[in-house]
Amino acid sequence: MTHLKSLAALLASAAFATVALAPAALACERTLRSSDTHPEGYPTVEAVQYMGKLLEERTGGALCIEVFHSAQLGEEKDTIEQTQFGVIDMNRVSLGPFNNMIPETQVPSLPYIFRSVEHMHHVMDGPIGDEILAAFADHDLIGLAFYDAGARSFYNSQHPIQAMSDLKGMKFRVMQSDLFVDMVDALGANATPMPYGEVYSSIQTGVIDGAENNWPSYDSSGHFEVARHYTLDQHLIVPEVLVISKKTWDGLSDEDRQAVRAAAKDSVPHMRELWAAREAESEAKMREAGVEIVTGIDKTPFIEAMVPVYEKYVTSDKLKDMVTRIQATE
Ligand code: GTR
Repeated sequence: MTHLKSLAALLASAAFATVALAPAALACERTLRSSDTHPEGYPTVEAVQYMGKLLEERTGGALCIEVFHSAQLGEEKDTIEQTQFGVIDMNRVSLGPFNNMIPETQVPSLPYIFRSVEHMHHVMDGPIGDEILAAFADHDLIGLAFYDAGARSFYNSQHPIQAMSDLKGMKFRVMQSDLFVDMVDALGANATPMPYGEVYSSIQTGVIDGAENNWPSYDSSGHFEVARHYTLDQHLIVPEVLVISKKTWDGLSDEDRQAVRAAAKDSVPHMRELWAAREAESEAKMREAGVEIVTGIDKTPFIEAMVPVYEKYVTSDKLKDMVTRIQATE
């Protein structure tokens, strides 16, 4: 009995402590749980938190967002499934892990499809971007917005990559997407798809030689500590996407849905500013950390090697048309 009493007292004080620590959360009628693999302070995490603030203000506290950063809810592929089931409300992920499921997402994931980040913005901010967002609806998800992820380049623990031939026989981790496996194979290297969270130890123990990513991820993941050679080949400019579960969406009023869509769109310019600043900051940090950076390589052989990859993936009329329209976009 005494034991039960003290347990009740303990629970009561724990509940009190939670209330005292989180008064803001109490103001919200409904808090949407959003997943992100990146740590607190990373631009994607901050952008969704910013969206949450807009949503809370605009709905008078009816809707809020809590970002579960640092892969607290799991690795991207698993959290995508949970978002489809409605266990997780929202998810900020790369388009890469959607490639095998949603063919439209393969188009902006094609190597060297975008000439620059500006070109990517022009495409994704227009009708093609809307078509890709709409394609999520057949997979129990609603696509809300695209975020920046800069350009991805190869890094490894072995030696500097000055030319495509230096990649020969090396083992690189890629996101869980067949397209990226074929991309690496076409460059003469071997691809190992694996979750982001396993990359650091896999490089450290020599299971793989390296991986590929943008400056902020190379920095925040600590991969630069174990893979000291970074070559700016910039093979991918693949955007991030913000999605909400169709189950969650179906339970919202029309008004709330509009508020969610608008807040997501309105977080994009803010995200782009955060991204640009973070990209420059991470690059400077990597240089300071003594990473060996190879710049100015001839990308032509890399681009030419992608022809069979395009032939394998751009097969339907719909995707062919998208690629043609992207190439025609300024
Ligand atoms: C990052 C991206 C993450 C994740 C990661 C990866 O650039 O922001 O969402 O996809 O790359 O390589 O798995």
